[in-house]
Amino acid sequence: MTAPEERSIDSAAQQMIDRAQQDEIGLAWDRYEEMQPQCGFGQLGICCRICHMGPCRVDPFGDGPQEGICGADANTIAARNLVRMLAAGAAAHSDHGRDVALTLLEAARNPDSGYQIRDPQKLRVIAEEYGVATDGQSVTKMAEAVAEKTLAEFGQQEGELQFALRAPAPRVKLWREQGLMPRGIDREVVELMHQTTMGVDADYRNIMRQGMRAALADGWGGSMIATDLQDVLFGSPEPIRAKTNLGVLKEDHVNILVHGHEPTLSEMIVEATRDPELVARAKELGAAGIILAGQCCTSNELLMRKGIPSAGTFLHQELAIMTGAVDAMVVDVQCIMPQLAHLSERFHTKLLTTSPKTKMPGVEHLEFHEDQALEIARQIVSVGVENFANRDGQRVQIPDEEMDLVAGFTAEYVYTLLGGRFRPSYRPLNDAIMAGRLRGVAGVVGCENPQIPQGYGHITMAKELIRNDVLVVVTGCSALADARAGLLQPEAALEMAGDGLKEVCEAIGMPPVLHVGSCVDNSRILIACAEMVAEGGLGEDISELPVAGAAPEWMSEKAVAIGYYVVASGIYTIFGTPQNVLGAPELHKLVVEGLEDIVGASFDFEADPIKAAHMMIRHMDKKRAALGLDEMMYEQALPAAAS
Ligand code: NFS
Ligand code: SF4
Repeated sequence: MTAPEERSIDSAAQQMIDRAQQDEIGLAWDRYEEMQPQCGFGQLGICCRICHMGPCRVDPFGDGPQEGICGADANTIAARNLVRMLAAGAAAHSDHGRDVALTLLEAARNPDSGYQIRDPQKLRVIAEEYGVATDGQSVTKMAEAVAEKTLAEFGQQEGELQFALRAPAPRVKLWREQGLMPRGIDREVVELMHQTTMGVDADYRNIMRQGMRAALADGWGGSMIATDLQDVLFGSPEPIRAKTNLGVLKEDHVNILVHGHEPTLSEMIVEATRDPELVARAKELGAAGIILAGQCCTSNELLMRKGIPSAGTFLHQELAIMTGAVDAMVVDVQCIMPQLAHLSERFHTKLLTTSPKTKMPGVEHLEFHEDQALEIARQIVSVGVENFANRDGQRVQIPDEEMDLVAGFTAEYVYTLLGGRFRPSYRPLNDAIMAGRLRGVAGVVGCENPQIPQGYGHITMAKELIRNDVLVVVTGCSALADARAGLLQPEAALEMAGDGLKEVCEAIGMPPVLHVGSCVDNSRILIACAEMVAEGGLGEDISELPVAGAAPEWMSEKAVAIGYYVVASGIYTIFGTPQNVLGAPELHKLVVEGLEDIVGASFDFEADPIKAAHMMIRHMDKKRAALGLDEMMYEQALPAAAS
């Protein structure tokens, strides 16, 4: 069994891992160890279960079968497997986007829904993009029309997705020429499933092409719709102070955790925890009040809009229950470990599922419906409050650790931050890059994975990048990992930044690591890149910008979808652990090299976060040189930090 310090670099997490080891409770890390050795065929991507003649596998050493029973070779098999991951990831983000659009429709049509339009200005901008009449229109009429227009794009059969036209013109042209322009969101995912079923496409390049089209339908479609309509409904985030880590749970309070991805329910739970009757009941039971905290991307949503504290990331979900202080854990969709059902039984924690898409045997299901949102939220909070009475004080052990952070920098906010309210513009950012004070911008995003000590990849990489004058934007679990390490505290982080970056950040009043949201909010990074191109001086397309992306600790299918829409948008991206392509030499070569010729960017795989950071820096320097900027030569970079 590996020591807690090898499992997470966060000391609060280590305390809970230690507790689990003493109590002989298995966590994800233990199950990972029990799983060793993991199946090599699966890891290399060359196991096929697509039809019932199989399962088939290709022998990576060359002396066994080199093709499946149907004759599919390693490249075909691995490409199909990979893009089917991508399809599921794109479906998850996009179905989330659909639910937000349906909520907007509910808000527009049902005055009693409890939902409001919190950002009518953003609604108007989107309405204009979609050609919806805005003059003299009421907010609810506009909202209804925008909801209908966006919903129609899921089932759209022909044409192009409106938001994809937000990309720079040369990028749109390239997508059209390469057959990558997404038509309808559902259509691209369905077509990808069709194309990869038994006996259809045997050309790995063509499979990857449709994979990228489906990914773009996610990034510039489903995810972007989720982000933008959430801003319309719940308000566009602005920088806000909050706290994170397990110490946000309080021994003397009712603790309710919301875990998952969609803010439609959790926003209502925020309201319900403030309900005077429920607060009074909590006090009657001896609690000082009700604490609501988030986990995973639901946490990012609530953090950046409401300052609701975050109890952590993906690998913190079991650890939170290990505190013995969680009275209710409410989950919606995505990244929810089925093991929670068993773990919660060993404590008093009441686990509640709420989505018709996410149920667990033996777990109470309190189904959420948009039209009775607030009432259901109250019932959920009430379950947590009543369960406080069942808490065993002897078993409560909350690590005394909290960290301050600032979250909530959207593409629009950075716009006003840079230029001021009266002359919003990306000019200062572009100027800083052109002058070399800022070397470039990196997006560090994605999950956690027990294959890597929790937080090590994200935090080490972010520190190395800012030390080398790279502005870092973060989302998802990466953002929350950095937050735990204090990297989202503007003052502390500035101390770690290189002189150029420090100067720029101080002049603008912005931290060197910007929390830009949840995983669907990676769409905000696409928009920021499009804005940088539009501002001028850094080339005509996203692929010319000195920017790079990374997912150092990825695990989810959603990360594959994100990776491919980012690369297909022209941004070089590094994955910490390899995609499952190593058993398919030609596909592997396409992924790490050949995509460059098609979309102007490709992937790399690198497990060492410091090496990976320097690969990103080298890439930025190459782009700077191509732009004719007074390039900072890679040789002048600081030597890699001892880690
Ligand atoms: Ni993103 Fe968010 Fe975290 Fe990974 Fe899961 S919570 S949507 S998938 S694990 S970053
Ligand atoms: Fe085997 Fe081909 Fe069927 Fe895959 S599709 S399981 S390789 S026969």
